[in-house]
Amino acid sequence: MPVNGAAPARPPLDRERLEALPRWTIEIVDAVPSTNAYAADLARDGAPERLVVVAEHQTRGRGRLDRVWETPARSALTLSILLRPTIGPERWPWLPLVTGLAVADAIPGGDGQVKWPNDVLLGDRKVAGILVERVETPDGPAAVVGVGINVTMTEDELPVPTATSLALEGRDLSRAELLLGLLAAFDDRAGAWSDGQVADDVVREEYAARCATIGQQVRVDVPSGTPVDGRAVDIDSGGRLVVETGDGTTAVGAGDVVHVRPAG
Ligand code: BT5
Repeated sequence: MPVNGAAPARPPLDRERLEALPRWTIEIVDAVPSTNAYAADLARDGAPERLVVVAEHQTRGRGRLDRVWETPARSALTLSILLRPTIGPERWPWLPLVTGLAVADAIPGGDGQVKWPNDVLLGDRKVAGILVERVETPDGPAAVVGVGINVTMTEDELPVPTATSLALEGRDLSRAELLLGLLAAFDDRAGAWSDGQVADDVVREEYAARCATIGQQVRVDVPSGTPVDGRAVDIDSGGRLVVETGDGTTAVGAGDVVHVRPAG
């Protein structure tokens, strides 16, 4: 990390190296409000799958439920992968979970953990967020897989105290190296899963094993109303979080999880 408050070095992405990558089309943009929104527009205009949009500066990044994803210019990897999945609708909920595993794989150190449903943590702080959106296009449904990874953000730049960055956790690598590792991990994970070589249940087991949420006392804010309080115990066969409450067991398909404290 820089000393005396000096700004960290933030070179541009290594365009030549990234654009030479076989089997992916990488489009680097200087500034865009949201790579997901931009990739969705390209999808509606007929862009093929395996297009990756990467922004040097995402100026109005999106989280779930209209929340904002904030990253200063060149301090983060902000990207969207365009896919045109042929999987059935019942398998779509796995896509953010498969992506979370790929992001955890790509983080050096091997200690990245997933937090259900769309965060990646180092320790108990969020280093990456995932936003998968389904876009209807004239050529059928497309998936825009958005990933934001905090790379060189300093403590002062973190938008919330629960965030962290790779640099703050002592992981030094360029955004291009991180992106290459992420795309390789994504190909490994998502390729085998989407063509059926890896069953949902295998993803379920791998996700549960890597999931910081399991075993925690949680509060889940669900879109439809009353929060679910209890102990997170598993991921079910539909990718939902299974929570043991005082009234039995309930499976939650969407929501925001607060890890209250480790279950004793
Ligand atoms: C997410 O939403 O975590 C999904 C974030 C996805 C961002 C990527 S970047 C590329 C692509 N294009 C986009 O427009 N988006 C995707 P959610 O679970 O709703 O979390 C949002 C919350 O995380 C915010 O309300 C803040 O509390 C917090 N947050 C915002 N910026 C953050 C950051 N850089 N690091 C960690 N936490 C952050």
